[in-house]
Amino acid sequence: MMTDSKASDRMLDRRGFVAAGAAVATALAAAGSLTGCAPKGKAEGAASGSFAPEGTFEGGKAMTTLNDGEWKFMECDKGCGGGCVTKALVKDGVVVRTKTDDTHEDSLEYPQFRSCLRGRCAAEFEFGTDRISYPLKRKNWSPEEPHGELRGKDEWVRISWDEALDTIAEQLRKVYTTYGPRAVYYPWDQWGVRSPVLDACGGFMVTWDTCSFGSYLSDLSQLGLPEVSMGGVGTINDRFDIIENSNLIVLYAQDPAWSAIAFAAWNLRAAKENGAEFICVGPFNNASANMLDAKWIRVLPGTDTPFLLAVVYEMLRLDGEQGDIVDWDFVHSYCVGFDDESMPVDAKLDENLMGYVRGDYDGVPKTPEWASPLCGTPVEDITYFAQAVGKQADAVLSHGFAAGRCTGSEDVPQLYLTVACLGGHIGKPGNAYGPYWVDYSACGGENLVKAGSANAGWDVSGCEPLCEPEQVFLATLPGGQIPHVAEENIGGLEAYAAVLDKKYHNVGSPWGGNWKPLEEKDCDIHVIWGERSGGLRAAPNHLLGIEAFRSVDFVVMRDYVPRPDSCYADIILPVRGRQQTEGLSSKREELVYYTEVLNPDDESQTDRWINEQLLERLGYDASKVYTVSPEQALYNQFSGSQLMNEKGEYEPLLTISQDDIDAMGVEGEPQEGVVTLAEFKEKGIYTFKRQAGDVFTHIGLADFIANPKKNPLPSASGKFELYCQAKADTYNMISFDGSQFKPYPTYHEVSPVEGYELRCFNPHYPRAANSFYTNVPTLREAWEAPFLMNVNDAAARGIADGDDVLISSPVGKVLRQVCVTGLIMEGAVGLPNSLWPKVGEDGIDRGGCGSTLVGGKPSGMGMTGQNNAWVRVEKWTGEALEPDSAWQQTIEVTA
Ligand SMILES: Nc1nc2c(c(=O)[nH]1)N[C@H]1C(S)=C(S)[C@@H](COP(=O)(O)OP(=O)(O)OC[C@H]3O[C@@H](n4cnc5c(=O)[nH]c(N)nc54)[C@H](O)[C@@H]3O)O[C@H]1N2
Ligand SMILES: Nc1nc2c(c(=O)[nH]1)N[C@H]1C(S)=C(S)[C@@H](COP(=O)(O)OP(=O)(O)OC[C@H]3O[C@@H](n4cnc5c(=O)[nH]c(N)nc54)[C@H](O)[C@@H]3O)O[C@H]1N2
Ligand SMILES: [Mo]
Repeated sequence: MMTDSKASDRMLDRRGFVAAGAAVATALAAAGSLTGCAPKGKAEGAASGSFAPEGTFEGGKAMTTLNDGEWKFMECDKGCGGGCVTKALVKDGVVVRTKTDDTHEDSLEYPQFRSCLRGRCAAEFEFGTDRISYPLKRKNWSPEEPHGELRGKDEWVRISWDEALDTIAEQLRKVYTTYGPRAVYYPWDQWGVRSPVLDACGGFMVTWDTCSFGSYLSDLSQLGLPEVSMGGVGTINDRFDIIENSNLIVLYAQDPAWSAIAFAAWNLRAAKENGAEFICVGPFNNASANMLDAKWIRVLPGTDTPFLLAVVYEMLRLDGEQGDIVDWDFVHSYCVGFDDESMPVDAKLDENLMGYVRGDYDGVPKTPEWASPLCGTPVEDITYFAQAVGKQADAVLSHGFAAGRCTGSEDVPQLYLTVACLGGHIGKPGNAYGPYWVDYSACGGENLVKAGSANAGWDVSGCEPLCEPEQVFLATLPGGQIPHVAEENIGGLEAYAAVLDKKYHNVGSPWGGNWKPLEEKDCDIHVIWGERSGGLRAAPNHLLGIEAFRSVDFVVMRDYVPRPDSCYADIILPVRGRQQTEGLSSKREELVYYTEVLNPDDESQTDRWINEQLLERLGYDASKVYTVSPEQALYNQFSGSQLMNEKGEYEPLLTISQDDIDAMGVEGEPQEGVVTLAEFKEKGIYTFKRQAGDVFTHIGLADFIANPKKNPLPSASGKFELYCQAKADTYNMISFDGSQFKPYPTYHEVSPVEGYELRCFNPHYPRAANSFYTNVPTLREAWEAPFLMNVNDAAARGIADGDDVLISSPVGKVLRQVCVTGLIMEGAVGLPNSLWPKVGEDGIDRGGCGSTLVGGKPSGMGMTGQNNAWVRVEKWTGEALEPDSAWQQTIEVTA
């Protein structure tokens, strides 16, 4: 998705964006000025001269030498899903200006893919004063006396690559031969990065977590939906269809104006200008809702199940009273299990959702009056919503995943799907159900242009393991096949308890749809391994995480800037960053090319080089593990890039000559495409030209709607399963606390924890994209990241706007400045996602990390409740909180 700086900016004419952020210039980190684990006073950056606006502007006027230097393409596909264009003017090893996509005039049909303020700070992020430039060792660590208690507090010394690599190889050899693969842990390998080094040695333990998708990571194909790794692109409609044909767009639990910014917002505004109405559902009357003048339906975090059950009840009531709300044809032709006449053949219970909402089984009708005290939604708003999404509307029921990132949200995906089915809002123009704006910027359907695969995996099948390997942990199966995730994993909520308690519950790898019955297992973790890991920020139970890191023998990390995890390491390896690689990334309508922007005079090395060095030191032949050269991998991306033609078939995008192939020094055949490699590299982007009503106007699941027999859905019945036996059987197989789920969605009480009366959610905030960008001085100044609280809740606690407040949950305490507002509903509070922790001796986190408050033991199917942590808030009377712009996470090297 596209991004720019802040909500109000999106109200500007898009042309206004080009000028914004143009004069960011970043100097390289001075050699020896390293970074790290101590929060350092006054962030160096904008004010300190690491940006060099001198040389960019003279006497307030832009210099005429704008092109004196070389424009380079920056990589910015970081966490937010944007993949926007950012270009850097590099002169004498310094980025003196940045700009964004200006390759052609901007229009809805042929848009510029513009980067946000974060993208404009990409050079500052990677090459700022906090850059890690040399291999580092924690001063008081030694194999004999690790002094784990000093992790995060100790001093750092610079060491040579040889010393660093020899030490790591020796530690790995020792731990694998003594304890085996259960002793080595990569606690937050959420994205399946994996490690060829650890796989060669015999495998290692990793984590699964409900993380981003929350309950939507369950096997949605059981309900009939495409699997979540597809992100649902197949279920949603193309942006032009929505703009042209929808009259209602529901933004359910999402805020694209903050989390997907420019391109998504622009498409939404076009729909608005074309007459669509908007409804925003959630605890926050957020930037998107305001931009689109949406009707705000307030729902407390983590209470969507009672809200939606009452919506179903109301749809039935209104349909009975006035008709034309429920599309019964849809319900009976395309769904199973809503009512008695549509039960699936595999149903074990003589019950269904219609009976449940009427109260047939428990005597409790799920009326708005029943739901309102549970979800905080006014009764009349539930009725309003039920009426609005009835069958008369051409409605898009889009959703983010925020409502799924809650404990007790297991049934939200099935229930929201039910509402879409009752209204018949699937598979026709102007109607769609699915995850929308955040990752796809309203672009449903397959990529119209896409990058080729690098085809550069690794194969450790020829490596003799150092111990008896445990196949369940191996990413690389014999024959070199790499499955998405290992068979055995530690759940996110147990990620750190497992290290300390030496046991965990294996439930397989639900992320990959591979569920196993809950089973208690032993582990004995001695080594923690991480590569650019966001774990200690992103994983729940942060304070327990620090204890876990301090308890093991050896922690090794690699990174180019300090992150919460690297601060607790014993050895940090400097890795080359993403602005130092050449490659491609694609979204549905754009293919972006990026290059090495700067090459600082430091000791950073590529991940691959580090892995090769370690493999060789462990006695393996690295050339047999990595079989494709980096040049060949890049060429494969170019030559495999494709474009969709009007028949829906892919064709080669790039024209590549024998000279191009020779210049790259790779193997390949010349090919014909629609643009030459040289032209593509010069522009840095290929943008697919669209037109309203063109043949690429995808309507999600239209094939199924046209012919459900011929094009069945992936569920057992081939239809949407509003009663889904497979869902119940799967959920009940792994229930952590014995709670049981029905095949149809039901209410599961999420009891408050005594003394903690507010529900805290974590809005994804413009300063950062997950773990990226949080530490950048310019962004720290631009986005203060206050804690959001309702006016009445604040008044009741004697709290005023701008006060420092102490936020406590059962697992941690955070100090933050408060923004008191009417935009947050009573009972809910918002702590921006992505802030990095800064835990003092008093155990209070002054960095404001959400994961300091989120945690506890797993319940249900192990949902991490990032959006419904129970907290209490009080006015802080101690020493005033230092603003984030006054400090930065750094690593001070003492020798
Ligand atoms: N409290 C709280 N916690 C949350 C959330 C919340 O709202 N509140 N949100 C959750 C959500 S939605 C998400 S998606 C997660 C995100 O979880 P994070 O772990 O924060 O994810 P990212 O920032 O995407 O990336 C993690 C790390 O991967 C590194 N990385 C990127 N590419 C590569 C690569 O090619 N190789 C290697 N080795 N490393 C690489 C990056 O440098 C980064 O440090 O956080 C979740 N955690
Ligand atoms: N700037 C920026 N952009 C990002 C990211 C980032 O860190 N920063 N992260 C990226 C990632 S990985 C993701 S997953 C997306 C997330 O981005 P979004 O999908 O937009 O999700 P959130 O920001 O978590 O929450 C959006 C809205 O959901 C509502 N909400 C919160 N909890 C609940 C709930 O329990 N029920 C209901 N009904 N509503 C709720 C709140 O009103 C909030 O405004 O953003 C991506 N884009
Ligand atoms: Mo996410």
